[in-house]
Amino acid sequence: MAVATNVSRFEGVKMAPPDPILGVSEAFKADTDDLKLNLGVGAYRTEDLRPYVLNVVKKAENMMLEKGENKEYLPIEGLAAFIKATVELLLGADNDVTKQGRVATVQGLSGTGSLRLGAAFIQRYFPGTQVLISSPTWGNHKNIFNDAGVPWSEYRYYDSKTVGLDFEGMLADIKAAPSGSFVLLHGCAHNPTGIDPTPDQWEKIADVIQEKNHTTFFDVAYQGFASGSLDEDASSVRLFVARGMEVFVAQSYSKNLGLYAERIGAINVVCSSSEVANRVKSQLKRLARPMYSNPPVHGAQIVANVVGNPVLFDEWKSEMELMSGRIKGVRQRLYANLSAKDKSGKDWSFVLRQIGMFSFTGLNKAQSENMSSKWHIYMTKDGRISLAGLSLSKCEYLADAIIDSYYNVS
Ligand code: KET
Repeated sequence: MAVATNVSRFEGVKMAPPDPILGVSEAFKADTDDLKLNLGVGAYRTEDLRPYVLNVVKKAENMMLEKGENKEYLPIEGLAAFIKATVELLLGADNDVTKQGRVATVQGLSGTGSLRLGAAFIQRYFPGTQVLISSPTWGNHKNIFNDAGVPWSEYRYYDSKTVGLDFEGMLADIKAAPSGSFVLLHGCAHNPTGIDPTPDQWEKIADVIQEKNHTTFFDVAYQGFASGSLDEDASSVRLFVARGMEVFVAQSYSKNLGLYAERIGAINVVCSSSEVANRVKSQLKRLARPMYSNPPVHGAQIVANVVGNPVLFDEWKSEMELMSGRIKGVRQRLYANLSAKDKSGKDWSFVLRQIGMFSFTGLNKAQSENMSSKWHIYMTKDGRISLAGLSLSKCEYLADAIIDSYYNVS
């Protein structure tokens, strides 16, 4: 029997909700008011709120053009020069684990794709084993593990009373989890809270993870954006690795090299021997092949050229400092404006203590909605604002909007 053409096969497909982060950019685009401000997505803007292509990226691209790079398929694991560069950036140039061949690295589709590949590996080799995720966390973590079929639960992280780390709660929850769980940690510049453990607290977190035979999965999406120093921001990962722990690390070059759309990153698995690392790598490749076959080349060549060239590498560090410095500047200004305008004596200094691209304002859903409906300021509904999308000249307007939303919306 012929099927009627006016009946869709997809009648049962429901409308998906907008993405909590990328959906904010769509709402921003649809707003026609001149005052509008997009503090939703974590993407760096210049002081005049334009996207920024790093000078080192332009230089690397010129070098690539001059060399006449081809567009052949990459191997499944990605570009060799990129893999060498990315591990060096993460673990340091002269680290023992790389020399011993103990790191399985596969180029990924930026941080998200690398997390997804790691999650697929966990699902395949440790089915049913849960991953512990911080509460709160980046909006996409739960989706990634859900879609990979990896169960997750949450550990306490943020204490709204102190606007700081709930360190005792965090340790207690990691301790209480079944032995051999996976623990997702933000390597630096925790998203969305902007609150990182201190070096001493990192040691204690490592102690508990070792005691419980858990395995750490680091998400490193902001290397260089927390402190301005690439090395300092990798210190959590390096500390765990120096203790001889096996770890997963997903890396992203979206933020620190501004390569958002190039989708360049990596999944690294630090293993106890080179023999294990070889096997792990072979399985990561086996997972990648039917998903997307092999990764894109352009971003990989940029990273390889920047990290592999001492002159460009130094220049990149200066540009990183410039970007993170600009964010620190708007932090200061926003704090000053909030403190000057708020006559209630509320302490806004948490804005200064938070690090990285974001500030977690403490605004609730209704208050965050007021920010966009009344003030045309777009932000995620968890109260996060991206300071990377803020300029000095807009700080005062933002402070007015925050104070209005905080005091006049319940
Ligand atoms: N980890 C974290 C913690 C993170 O904040 C992001 C992106 C990613 C990974 C992945 O980024 P990628 O471009 O796949 O390397 N966060 C910003 C953008 C987004 O949500 O996709 C954000 O939080 O605004």
